[in-house]
Amino acid sequence: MLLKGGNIIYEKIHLAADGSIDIKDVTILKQYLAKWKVSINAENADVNGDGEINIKDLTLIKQFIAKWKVTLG
Ligand SMILES: [Ca+2]
Repeated sequence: MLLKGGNIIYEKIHLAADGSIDIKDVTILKQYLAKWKVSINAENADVNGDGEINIKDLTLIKQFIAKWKVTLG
């Protein structure tokens, strides 16, 4: 499932809107969760689709970047 639809999933987990999924996405989500005034795509940030943006989503994104076989969205 992870790579199915490629760009769709890519878009879904992309938070920083600069064309890549990387540590910046983790950083901005960390900042968001710490209630910093950062701009994220809240819909995309809910990568596990449970309706909340929290540490679970952050963990999934970290695992994705680490190339774990995680299921997003
Ligand atoms: Ca979530």
